[in-house]
Amino acid sequence: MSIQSAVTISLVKEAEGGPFVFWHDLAAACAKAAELGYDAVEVFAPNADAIPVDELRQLTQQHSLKVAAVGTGGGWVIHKWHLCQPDAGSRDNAKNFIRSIIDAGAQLGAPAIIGSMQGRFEGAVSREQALEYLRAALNELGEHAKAAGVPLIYEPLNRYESNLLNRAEDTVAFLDTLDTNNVVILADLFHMNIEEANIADALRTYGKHIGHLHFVDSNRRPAGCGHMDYTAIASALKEISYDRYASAEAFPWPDSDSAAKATIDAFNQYLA
Ligand SMILES: [Mn+2]
Repeated sequence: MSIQSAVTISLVKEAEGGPFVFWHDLAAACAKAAELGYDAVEVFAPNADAIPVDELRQLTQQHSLKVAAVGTGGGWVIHKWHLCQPDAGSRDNAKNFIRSIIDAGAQLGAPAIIGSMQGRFEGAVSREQALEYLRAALNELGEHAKAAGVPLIYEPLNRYESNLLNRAEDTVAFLDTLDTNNVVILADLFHMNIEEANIADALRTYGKHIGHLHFVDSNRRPAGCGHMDYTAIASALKEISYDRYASAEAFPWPDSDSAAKATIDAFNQYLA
C-alpha cells in the first residue's frame, strides 16, 4: 500500500477565503480531481444534512474516486460551538453536530476530522478542564465512529487556532490517555511548520498514530509554492510506513485548478 492523494472541496459559504482547493461545485471538482489523477476528495460541508451522500456516491463512482474524509468545522464556523465550552449545552451541541457528520461520512466510508471543533481553553475553563472535556468527547465520539466502521481523526492546530495541543510530543502523550483506540492523528504540515522544531522528526513521533495528512506548503499555499522540505518529510513518512491520504488543504492559489495541479505534481514528485 502506498500513500494516496486527495483534494479538498468546501461547500461552506461562511468559510470563503479559507484553505480549500475547490469550492461549491461538487460535480466540477470531482471531474477535475479525476482528470488530474487524484485518488480521492475530502469534503467540507456546513452540516451533516448538507453532505450530499447520494450525489457524492454517484460522482465518486463515476470518476473512480474515494471520499478521503469529511470535515466538521461548520459547527464552529457557523454556530460557534466547540467541545471545550464552559456550558454543557454548547458542548452537547458540538458533540451532536460531530456525531451526525461521523454518521454521514461513514455512509461513504469516510472518517470525520475534528479540527476547529476541539476549541480552546479560556475564561472559566482551565487548560486541565478543557483537556478533560476533549478527552471525554474523543472517547465518546471515537467509539461512536468505531461502531460506524470508521476511525475518528483528531487534528492538532497551531497556537493561533487552539491552545490545547499544538505539538506532536504533547499530542501523542494525550492520545495515550484515551480509553478508545479509534482516534488517529491528522498531521497538517502547515500547522506543524509553525509549531515543530523539525517536521520530519515530529512525523516520526506521531508514527503509527497518523491516519491523515494535510499536504500543503509553509505559507498554506499548494505544495511546492512555499519553503517546505518535502524530501525530508517524504523519507519520514516512508520510515513510519504511512499509507493513508495526503490531502491538499491549501489556499486556491493562484486559482483552484492551478492549486490542484501544483499539489498533484508535488505529490507525484515526493510521495507517490
Ligand atoms: Mn488541516
